[in-house]
Amino acid sequence: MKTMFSRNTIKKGTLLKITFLLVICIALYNCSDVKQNEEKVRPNILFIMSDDHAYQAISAYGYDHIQTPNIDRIADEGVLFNKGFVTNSICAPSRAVMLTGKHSHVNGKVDNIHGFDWEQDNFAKSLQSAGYQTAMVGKIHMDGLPQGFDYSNVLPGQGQYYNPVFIENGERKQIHGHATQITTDIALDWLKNKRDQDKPFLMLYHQKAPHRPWMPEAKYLDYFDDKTFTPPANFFDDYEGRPAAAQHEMGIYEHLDLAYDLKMLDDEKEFKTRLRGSFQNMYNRMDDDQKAAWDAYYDPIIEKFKKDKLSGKELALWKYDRYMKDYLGTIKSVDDGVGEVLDYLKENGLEENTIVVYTSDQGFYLGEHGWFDKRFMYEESFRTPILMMYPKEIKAGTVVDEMIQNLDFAPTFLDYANVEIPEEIQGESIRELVQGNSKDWRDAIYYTYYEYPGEHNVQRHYGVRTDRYKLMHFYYDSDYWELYDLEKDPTEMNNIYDDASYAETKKNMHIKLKEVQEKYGDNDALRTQFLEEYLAKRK
Ligand code: SGN
Ligand code: CA
Repeated sequence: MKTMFSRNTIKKGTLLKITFLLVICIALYNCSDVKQNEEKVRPNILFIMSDDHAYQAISAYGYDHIQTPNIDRIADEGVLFNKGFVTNSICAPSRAVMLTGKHSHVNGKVDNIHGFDWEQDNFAKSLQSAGYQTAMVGKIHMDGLPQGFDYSNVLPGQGQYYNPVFIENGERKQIHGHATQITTDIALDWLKNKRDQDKPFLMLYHQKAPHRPWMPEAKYLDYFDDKTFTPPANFFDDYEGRPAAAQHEMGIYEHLDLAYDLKMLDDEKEFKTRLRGSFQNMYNRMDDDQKAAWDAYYDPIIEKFKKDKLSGKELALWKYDRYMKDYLGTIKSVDDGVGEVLDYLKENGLEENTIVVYTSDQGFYLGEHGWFDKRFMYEESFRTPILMMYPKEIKAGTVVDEMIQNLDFAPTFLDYANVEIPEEIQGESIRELVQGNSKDWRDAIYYTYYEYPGEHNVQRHYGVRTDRYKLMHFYYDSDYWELYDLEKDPTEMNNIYDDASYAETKKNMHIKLKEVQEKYGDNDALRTQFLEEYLAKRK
């Protein structure tokens, strides 16, 4: 028995060792398996953005100016944000906010004039070091080689619509065709042929369209010809009680240029406008076929316009209609591109595991207050379209009414990718919000705008918005406040800052403003510094 026992003991000891080793082996094997699986399940991120795309020009938002079936698919299969906002309604600053997750006064790119410091952290860099493959395609509107991207193929500055130059990993090339389709082709080429299929990817697919001067692809020049666009009710705004709005230089009637914006490119004598030369240069880029298609469409319109000799209200309405036709024509191609890319994901089994976001660098006026362009903290340019899908986590047809900002993209992407969100990031992940958890979500958002004196003459201002109210302060060569009750006055026609019945609201909104400025670390000294730098750069 003793012997048996000891033999058994030895056996047991060996067995234990073997079992132990086996467990370790299995654990190690599983670990690498888990790691591989994790690698596979980490979501891809396709971040689609266009430039100056008003939510009023997306059918998912309930407007009927244009049907955008492909962009709408993202909301149908995912989530639509009814209250998506920017923090600073202008192009490059907005891009800097998205990349860094920090307000303009923190990331330093406060206007289109200041430079962007690529050395600072951005979410693409974080994803890249976490093993993502990263690509940036299309409009970036910032100098210097984009950092955080394994591949970049971008337009210089604003870029051109026809036969544009692209910079591929630092090398300039002119490409024949229309910028919107070319950008889509480059994005698809990277997805199909250039990326490493074993790694999760991040792609920024950023269109130049529908930026000014709105030049559609030939096939969409006449797309809206059977429609006449009627402007919104406040198109003939008199700006009473709103001096900054009154001094704008972005009126459809007063400031759209007949040649540059509205394509009345006749012999020099007839339409010798201020911006005629700039448009002539863009026209001259076209090849003979492109010019022929362009002229076949516009020549009869020019002839009729000359004959009709419109003025006053009639001219204003004609300009609005032409503006809308061209602006929306460029969006048709953007929507087509979204469709092509979504189809690629679907056909290649990538749909389930890819987060797709569609947004714009800011909103845009489609005639509200008589305007085109953006910059103001009024709703149409403060708001921006945001649609997102991720079938794995987001229920189809979700609608979110909480206020989110472009500040939130960086932390959201990092959150989904399971990458730590750096302390200094000022935005918040919307991952839980999208799933219905709005507990502790913010009740106020902060806005700043700096590009003044400058094009379109929109004064420097900042402000705070809650669900119902908005308080704004215009400063520098003016000093006054505006307050709006968005529930009673959604189109912001009635500045109630001096209305005694809103005294309490005014007091509370001032407190809110102080709170958000403290939270995000903004103050007068920073504003003065950015102003002085701006004035010095403009000299
Ligand atoms: C250009 C446009 C402006 C526009 C800015 C900024 N003028 O300067 O109308 O506001 O870009 O737009 S143009 O005569 O050159 O067309 S942004 O979206 O890039 O910030
Ligand atoms: Ca823009």
